[in-house]
Amino acid sequence: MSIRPLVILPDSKLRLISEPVKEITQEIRQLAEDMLETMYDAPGVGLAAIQIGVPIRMVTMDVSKTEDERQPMVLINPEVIWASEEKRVYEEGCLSIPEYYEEVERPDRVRFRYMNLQGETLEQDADGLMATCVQHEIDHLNGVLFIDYLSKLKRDRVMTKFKKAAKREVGA
Ligand code: K1U
Ligand code: ZN
Repeated sequence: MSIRPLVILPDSKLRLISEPVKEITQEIRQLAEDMLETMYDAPGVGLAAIQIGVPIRMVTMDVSKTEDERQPMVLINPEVIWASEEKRVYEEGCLSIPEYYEEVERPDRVRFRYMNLQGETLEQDADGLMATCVQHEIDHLNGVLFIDYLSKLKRDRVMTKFKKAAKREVGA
């Protein structure tokens, strides 16, 4: 297992549309382990494969409350198959946009379908943090970031900040 470097804004990889996983191979199982280790180390409650530079439709998540009761999930080719009319506002963060948090409105409850590492297709209902997180992660698979839901003014501000930081890194 290894902790992989995170892809950070404004890296254009974050705008890629990830490809479906066709077969669950040893490479996919290894990637899932690395994603979980990278997510727990960050720390985060979710991670999409593109956030470590791999453009495939795979997500890890763990929204459990305590470290002693970890509930790791690996979602392959996840999709939302139902979303409630009711919305909820949650303060979101993103491991690819470090230390920036803003309120985002999304459907309050969703049902999603995914394949697990055993190749079984499962459906799950989610509310609360899990509903927010799975929508945020599926957005990553489609090249969408939570800042896309903010006003142009806020989005431009955060883009400018991260572009400047990236320039400083190149110069350093
Ligand atoms: O995809 C990501 O960038 C991970 C992101 C997921 C997420 C968090 C909050 C709302 C929606 C989606 C994170 O995990 S950011 C870090 C974070 O929120 C957190 C970290 C440790 C404990 C609890 C939350
Ligand atoms: Zn994110």
